[in-house]
Amino acid sequence: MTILLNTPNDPTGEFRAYIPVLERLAPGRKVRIWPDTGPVEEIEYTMVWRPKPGDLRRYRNLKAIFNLGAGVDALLKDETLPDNVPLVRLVDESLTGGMTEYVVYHVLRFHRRTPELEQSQRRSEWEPLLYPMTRDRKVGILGLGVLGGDAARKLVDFGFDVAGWSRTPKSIPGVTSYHGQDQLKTFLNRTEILACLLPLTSDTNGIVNARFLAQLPKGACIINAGRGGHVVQDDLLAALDSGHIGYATLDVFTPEPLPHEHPFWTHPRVTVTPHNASLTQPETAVPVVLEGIARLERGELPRNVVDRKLGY
Ligand code: NDP
Ligand code: OXD
Repeated sequence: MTILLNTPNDPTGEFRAYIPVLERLAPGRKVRIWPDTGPVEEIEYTMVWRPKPGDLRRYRNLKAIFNLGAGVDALLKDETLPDNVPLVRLVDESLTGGMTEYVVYHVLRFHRRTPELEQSQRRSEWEPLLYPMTRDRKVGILGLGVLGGDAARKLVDFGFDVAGWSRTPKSIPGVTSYHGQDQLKTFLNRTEILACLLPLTSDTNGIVNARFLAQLPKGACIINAGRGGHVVQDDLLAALDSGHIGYATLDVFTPEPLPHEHPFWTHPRVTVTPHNASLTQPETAVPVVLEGIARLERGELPRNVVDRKLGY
């Protein structure tokens, strides 16, 4: 009945903060912290964020792997990942709420032309800029899942003209749904501010490339909080430099951390954030994991088990 917290890379102490919450909310469970695993056959559940490749196959009595994030792309790269136990991605209110804050904040920033106002200020120029009503501003969300769906709903509340693109059609009040490769061009052609909240899979890798960017209207702004692998960085730089893309806000990169000499850091029309669009908070994530464990112990599957064939 042991739970292993398996988060080898924790420079900010984000994951150490799980221990007191686990001790409080799961008092009857034995909790181990990697690398102090104790006898590996006692580990039945593991909470992971970027575990060492090859490590998870050591726990032969594992009943579930709970990822402490929504994206499982890094985990699925490990060919030794046990394939006989459910892999569960995190869906919880702090991760969803944090991402919606990020997307809404950066959409509003572009909508209200804040980067241009900041540039005017640096020149000491009093330059009131016009902006349309939200109902005349077309926002597009790539990926209308848990995170994209929530951000889309909140943007509708602001009155934006919101559309989303996903693999299968969606029905979200006020949001125009596009799906599949055939409808991508129509979706892009109408999108002035685009936010990417796709998972990184073999189908979505490099999706934001020169051809994709050319289908956005001139001056469109981009927010990428999905994964760095979605964006072909040189294609985005070329589109920014030609003026076809107005501004970009980027939270995720390949590789991370973004190398010190990378041109995104100093580009006048790029905002870089260090993969912290949204954070997993133990107070909300631990109850979700414990509910998953309770379901397994009742003979049910946890919610949000990853479809390994789809890759998300
Ligand atoms: P979900 O699985 O709930 O949603 C994924 C969405 O992407 C679904 O709408 C899905 O379509 C769509 N999708 C997947 N593949 C394709 C495809 N080939 N073509 C079109 N649409 C596709 O994931 P979440 O919303 O929970 O998370 C999304 C991603 O956000 C994570 O995988 C992670 O990479 C990133 N993330 C980043 C964070 C950060 O701090 N920067 C924090 C948390 C997550 P359908 O619904 O039809 O299946
Ligand atoms: C996630 C992330 O996938 O934080 O949850 O990137």
